[in-house]
Amino acid sequence: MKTIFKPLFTLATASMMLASCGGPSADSHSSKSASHSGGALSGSMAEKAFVAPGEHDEYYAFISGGFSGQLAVYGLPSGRLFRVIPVFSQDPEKGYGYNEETKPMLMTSHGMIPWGDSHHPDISQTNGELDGRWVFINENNTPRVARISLTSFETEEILEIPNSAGNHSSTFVTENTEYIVAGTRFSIPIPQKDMPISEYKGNFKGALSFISIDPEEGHMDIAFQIIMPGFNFDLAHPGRGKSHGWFFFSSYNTEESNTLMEVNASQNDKDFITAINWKKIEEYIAKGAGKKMPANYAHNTWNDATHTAETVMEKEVLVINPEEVPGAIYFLPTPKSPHGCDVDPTGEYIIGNGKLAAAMTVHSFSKMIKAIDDKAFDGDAYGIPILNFEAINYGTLEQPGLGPLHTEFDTRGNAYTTFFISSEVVKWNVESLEVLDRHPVYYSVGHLMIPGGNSRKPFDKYLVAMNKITKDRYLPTGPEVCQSAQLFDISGDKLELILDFPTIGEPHYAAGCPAELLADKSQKIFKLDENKHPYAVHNEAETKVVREGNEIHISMSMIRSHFSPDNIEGVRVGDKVYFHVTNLEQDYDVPHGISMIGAQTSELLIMPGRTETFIWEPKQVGVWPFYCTDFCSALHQEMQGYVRVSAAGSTTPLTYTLDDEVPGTEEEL
Ligand code: K7E
Ligand code: CUA
Repeated sequence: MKTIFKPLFTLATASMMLASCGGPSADSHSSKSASHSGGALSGSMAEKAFVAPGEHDEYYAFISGGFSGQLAVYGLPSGRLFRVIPVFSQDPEKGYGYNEETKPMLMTSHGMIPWGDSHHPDISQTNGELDGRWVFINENNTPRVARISLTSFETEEILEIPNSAGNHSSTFVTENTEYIVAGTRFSIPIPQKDMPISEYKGNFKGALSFISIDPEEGHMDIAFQIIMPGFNFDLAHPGRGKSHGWFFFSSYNTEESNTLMEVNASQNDKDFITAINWKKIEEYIAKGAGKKMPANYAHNTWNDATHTAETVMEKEVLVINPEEVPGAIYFLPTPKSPHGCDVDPTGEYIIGNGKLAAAMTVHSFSKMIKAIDDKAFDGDAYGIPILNFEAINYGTLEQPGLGPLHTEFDTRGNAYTTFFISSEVVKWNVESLEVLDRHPVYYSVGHLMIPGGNSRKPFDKYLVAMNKITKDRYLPTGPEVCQSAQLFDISGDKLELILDFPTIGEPHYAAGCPAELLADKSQKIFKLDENKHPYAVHNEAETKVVREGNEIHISMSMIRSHFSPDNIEGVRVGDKVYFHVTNLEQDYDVPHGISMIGAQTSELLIMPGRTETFIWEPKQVGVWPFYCTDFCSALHQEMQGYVRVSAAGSTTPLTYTLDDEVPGTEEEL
């Protein structure tokens, strides 16, 4: 019997050794920020955001990466970054979009797209409250939506949206996660065709897509698309409580201009919030409304059993013209080029954040229903009734600030609105329409987030403002300055700024939830005996190397602290070598990595129980090493192997060994 050396040290030992190298600890961070601002006040601020070493945060925050295409996970109140979840962009840190298993996740009708622009995450809900099953996020540039598991913190599904361009008013879940939506920012010819841009008006259309979510598995499908007039649909929020069953979309460019938009799309005093009664549309569809239109869009799904994603090209989509669904779609006139369109926790108030308006507009859902019953219309646009402004308007908040963008709510009847131009967050009471407090932000704030903000039950202890410009807030790092989040304590009457922390990419929206919703169910390993990857190995005896013409398939395993096999000979220049690598570990927090010199891809970082594949096409003869990229044990540096590459046509036999034996021919440990 052969003995395979077992490491004496474990990961814990190794990481202790590394920690002593002396990075900044949480202690030194907090004392530094306190001494920077000085005084007792900053001391108490620091205390509020301070999470002692080894302690856990109270909340998770999922902050979109904007032009990074990803979703970052932070803790609140510490602002500590835990993880970047790759969604729409390749991530060489984790091998996402580089390994053969996840490449299909980035497939679209335009081919494989390695990057995306992610904006609005939203957590799934049951009965109007966060249920912590999934977080959804949209992609703007190549219209897509994604579903991410809040158990594995991995992207499980990406669905492309046809007939859309600039998928911005997305994702935003309904009360029971019946739907997420995808409203197009750019109107386009539907179907696409070659036509003069000057003929935009009346000919370009804007699609609002409703994506159904399977209540058990979460699978996404486009239930229907409403083909709307050629406006720019900007943001959206669902109704809730009494307004459950409705969805509200803000729009600008009701002028339908197509050039110098900053002027030409800012002419009308009022644009529209579109109110859509999706329950009524479901009834129409049940009676046969809508027609199937040919389309071509990618539907990418992760398979938990095979640890592999698959792309299906969908070929049709159900489209609905507004005239087919009378009584289901209305326009709410709203000053002026509204950006955010936000619904309060009761579902009664619909807030229009008119970017160019002097006032915040608060519409009343009850008044809207009455106006519909009373037919209080001011004409129509393309056959869609325009409700009378006075008949639906609850009131306006005059001169609250400059350039309102987004509003979130607490449970005490208050709204918090960001003002981009005047760089502030303003707290106001929705019913009394009074400003209660305001606080500067540094600088030019976009979205803000209160955990559970898009639900009936916000957790109104913290508010995160996400700022576009940071300038002097941090040490300079060349021309590119990070974007920044600022954390406020909103539990008292006044907004209290307690922490600045830098963010990844450009955070647009974020979603947050209490830690206890997710922490206990977080996945720790993938069970090896449930791994159905076609090239998975479940022990070292199963590892092997097989030649099929010019292709070589290596079924390799990794465990502390060796690969099996670790020496391979008989590979030739011109071969295409597949490394299918399984991490045999079944302990929490023991990934291994693998990298191969000359491989034109990223390393792989493989979690316990998982199989991943990369391709290596050796161009030069020689003996080439591969190694583990993640410091997995005290003997991590010993975790390596060699591949001998002979000339094309060489007769060197294909062999593979571990400790000079063929794996599986000896009894395994
Ligand atoms: Cu205001 Cu994309 Cu939600 Cu950014 S959007 S700020
Ligand atoms: Cu395995 Cu380092």
